[in-house]
Amino acid sequence: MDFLEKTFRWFGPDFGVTLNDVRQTGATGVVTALHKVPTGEVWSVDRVKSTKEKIVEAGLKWSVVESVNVHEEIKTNGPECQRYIDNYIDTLANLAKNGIHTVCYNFMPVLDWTRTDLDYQLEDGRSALRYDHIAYMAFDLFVLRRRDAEEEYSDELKHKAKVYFEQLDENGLSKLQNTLMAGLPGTRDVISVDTFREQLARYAAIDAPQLRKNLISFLKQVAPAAADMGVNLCIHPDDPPRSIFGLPRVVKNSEDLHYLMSEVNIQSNGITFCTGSLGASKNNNLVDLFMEFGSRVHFLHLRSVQHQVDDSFYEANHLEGSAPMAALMHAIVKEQQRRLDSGRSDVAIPARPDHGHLLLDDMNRPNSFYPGYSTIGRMKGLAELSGLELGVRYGLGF
Ligand code: DNO
Repeated sequence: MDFLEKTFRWFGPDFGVTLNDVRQTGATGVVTALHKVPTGEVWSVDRVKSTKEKIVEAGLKWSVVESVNVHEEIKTNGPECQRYIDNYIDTLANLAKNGIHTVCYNFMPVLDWTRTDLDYQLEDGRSALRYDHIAYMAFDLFVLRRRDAEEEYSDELKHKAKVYFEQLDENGLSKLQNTLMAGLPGTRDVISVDTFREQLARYAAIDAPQLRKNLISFLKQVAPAAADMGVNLCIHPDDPPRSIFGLPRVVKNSEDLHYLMSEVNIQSNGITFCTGSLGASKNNNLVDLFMEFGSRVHFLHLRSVQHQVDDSFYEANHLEGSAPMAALMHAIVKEQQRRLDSGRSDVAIPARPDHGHLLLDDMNRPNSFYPGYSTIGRMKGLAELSGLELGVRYGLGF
């Protein structure tokens, strides 16, 4: 029946979720990566194969790689750029040899997704992830003391950030720092403020147009090679979709996506449609975006954020918050219909419930999970989204 392919992200055995747990959630596909291979190194056929075997033995499929990370040399177009692009293509080839054909990545400089609070208490005791723009600014202005920060914010917001900073105790400050300076997904690394400053310095001369150029020149080589191997690349939007710490961000909105899709106009150059990341900007209309770019979407991240004052947000239940999930699901199923009608084979778009609250029994082992990647919270999201899909399909007679 070509339903969406239900997937669940899995960071490996060290993060509180087993493959059998994944199976019990009702997902059929796994989303994972070789998290222990340093960014930029080629993933060997054998290492890919052994991870794949574990997944298959558990009765599941390795549906999507999230992510093959892009080395900073590529993002900055540094002297080693070409070598890392060649390695990237070799990794894609080794994935294709193992029958894995969907690869997610992002092009966010230095940091991946950014939050300020990993334990935001909801009324009934569940905990969610939150981005508080004032807390972020307090760190930028008073801990990092970034040179241009002062000019970037209004006096009113700076005042709020100062008040916020002054009421932080030592524990609160170190929590905020560790949260903002978190390393790559699937690791527990945290980078020091000094290392972060050095990494920021590499971007001093790279503005958004330059970063865009670097992304396009990466894609001009990698996407055609991927197409030859039958691999679909899908870029993950910036989270949050705005510049942070003065770093340029180029995958934030319709204009960015339009540029990316048209400059390298082949199907293997696609999108991870993350409703939570794109939806964190009040200026993004998620349904319009999906209608515009749906045919290039190879992977869906479904989650909803609740907008708050000052551009802050927290992660809401999957069917609540600010994302119009029912309207989105309607647009997604329509896209599936179109794909089927035009003879495309990729009707069962892989989708995962993105993030989840910490609730019920998972609260007894909060530190085992990668933040946002609990078992029960995500399973609840998967169940709700699956029900929504079923209802929408019934309504559309599909
Ligand atoms: C957060 C995720 C991101 C995403 C990468 C994709 O939960 O959506 O970390 O995996 O940015 O490369």
